[in-house]
Amino acid sequence: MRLLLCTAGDDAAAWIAELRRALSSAQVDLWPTPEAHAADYALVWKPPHRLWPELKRVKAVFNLGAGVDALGGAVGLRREAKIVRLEDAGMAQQMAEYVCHAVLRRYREFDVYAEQQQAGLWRPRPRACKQRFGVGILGLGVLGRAVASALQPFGFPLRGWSRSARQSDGVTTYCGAFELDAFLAAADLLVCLLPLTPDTRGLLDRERLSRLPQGASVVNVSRGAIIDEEALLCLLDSGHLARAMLDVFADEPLPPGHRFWHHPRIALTPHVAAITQVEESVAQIAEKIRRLEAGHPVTGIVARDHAY
Ligand code: NDP
Ligand code: OXD
Repeated sequence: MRLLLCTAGDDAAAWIAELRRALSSAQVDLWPTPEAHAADYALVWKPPHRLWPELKRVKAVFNLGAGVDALGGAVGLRREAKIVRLEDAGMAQQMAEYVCHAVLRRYREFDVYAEQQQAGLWRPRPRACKQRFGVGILGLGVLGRAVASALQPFGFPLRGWSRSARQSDGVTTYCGAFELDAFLAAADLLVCLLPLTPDTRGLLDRERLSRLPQGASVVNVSRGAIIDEEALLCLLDSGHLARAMLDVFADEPLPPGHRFWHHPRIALTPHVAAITQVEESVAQIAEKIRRLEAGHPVTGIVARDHAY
């Protein structure tokens, strides 16, 4: 069996070592190589689009991340090839940690206390009412559901929005465009865990962000281009939104001089909410390759018409 690795990162050696350990009989090639046409399976992260037509006999392409937006629809990839994304693979717990931090930070007003510390102020604030701190999770997929479960013990009213109707214990669920406004109106803290697709690009525009309650906060941990960043800044400046915690940006790395860097009510991190874990990812991919070779179905297949 021949595997092809094409990664934009500087971590090719780690992936190759782990692949050789997990699938010892496989030959692993690193792209670019004239051997790309012979690959049975490709493992890719942010590949250049000229890769696709080279994969003449590939059976499946494994995306080395949960989000497949960087595949650009894989135009030119043979129709028979499956596209498979990572499902959790060590990311769900990291995402839960990040979002729980963001929610508690906002609910317990730790940013306000940090400002008060800078000003030398000893000023206790009253306990905020939990029932009036609704947390809305956009996207109830693998990561959205993990986040909801991790938040449950804290007792915030939890709501989730997805494309198809979903049931999730302890979460009031909404689905489709028709229910989005009602969902937003109840989200005192909005967590974005949607994939970036043609349907979700720019979804959180000025009008939709304005539907959040006065004083709401936004946490974006999926993809920057889902939010209209200028509208987010305007609504923070006008005071309609209180704070934002952002891990992802339309343009990454976030350009020097971007207003987000020094905005007093934005906390940001450099796309680290959930970092791909080589060992767990390879274990998941190796198991899926074994299943595919044995003619069994696998989960995590990207529906090309939905782009996620
Ligand atoms: P999933 O595919 O498991 O879940 C996606 C969810 O979004 C599903 O509930 C889906 O609905 C919903 N959804 C998709 N399109 C729409 C739409 N048009 N309208 C309403 N709901 C929609 O993805 P994951 O949970 O695994 O990952 C989510 C995203 O997180 C990734 O795509 C990636 O962009 C991001 N990510 C960010 C990381 C970081 O470090 N910042 C790390 C890892 C991932 P339905 O349930 O009906 O299918
Ligand atoms: C992913 C990511 O999609 O790291 O996995 O953003």
